[in-house]
Amino acid sequence: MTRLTTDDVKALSDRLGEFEAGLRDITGLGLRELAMSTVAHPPVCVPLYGARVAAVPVTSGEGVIDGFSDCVVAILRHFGCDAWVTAQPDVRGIQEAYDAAAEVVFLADDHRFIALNTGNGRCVDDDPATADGYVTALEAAAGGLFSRDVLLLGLGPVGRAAARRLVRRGAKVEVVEPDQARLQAALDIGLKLRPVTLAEGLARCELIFDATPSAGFIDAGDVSSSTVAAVPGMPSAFTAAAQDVLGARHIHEPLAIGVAVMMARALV
Ligand code: 2YG
Ligand code: MG
Repeated sequence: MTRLTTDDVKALSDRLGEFEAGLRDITGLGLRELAMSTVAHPPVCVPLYGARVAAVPVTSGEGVIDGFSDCVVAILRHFGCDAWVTAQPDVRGIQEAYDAAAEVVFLADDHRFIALNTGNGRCVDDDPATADGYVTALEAAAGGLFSRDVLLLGLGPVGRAAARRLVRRGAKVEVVEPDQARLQAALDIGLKLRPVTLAEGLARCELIFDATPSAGFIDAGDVSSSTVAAVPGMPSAFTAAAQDVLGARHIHEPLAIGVAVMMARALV
């Protein structure tokens, strides 16, 4: 799992509106609508506006990422939540959040990023939420995934969660995963995936889902005007030249879609 940098989160806090504009152009959905469409179909009214949400910095392991909790709060405020970063980190921060009647508490250590609903005790994990959000974005951008060829890169926690959702939506999933054990594990649980080489996958698939921590191995010559890439993987597999060709069809940012889906899911 990639550990975000201060630059990653600061860049997102600064260009959240720009990212959402591009997302809306390609999918017809803003962050709120995208999140809603992952929790229920047709969307139920989830009371995001005015919801009291606390982000608690966690100092364990490699410690606090400067700007991480601020970025989570920036995303939550972006769709109207009454969100704040607690003054204290760790357990004191969780206590502070409860004392201030937070409805939802966001916190992350080096291993997990979760949202806790203080009312019903629901705990939402970022990995499946991020997978859901990005598969939904790819589906909206492609006008449906049924019997479409989709190239899935990586079968880590987000990639595996995405594989299940892509198959469930009727996509024909081709997968590139160099780790044989991970590949076999996914096939053993009955996921209908077709292992391919990167070259074979790129030759056949216009729809690409990058859930890898590897950077810059897909270049401009590998993509076209009909390629759409959902890229929760940090950093992106696409070179700067490829990203220029794709423009907003390169759906990529470090936290916004994950946090939006986590929040909607925590409140449903
Ligand atoms: O509270 C803090 O500032 C730190 N304890 C946060 C540590 C987060 C580590 N995890 C990551 O950087 C990412 N895996 C978070 C999820 C990003 C993908 N959607
Ligand atoms: Mg990547």
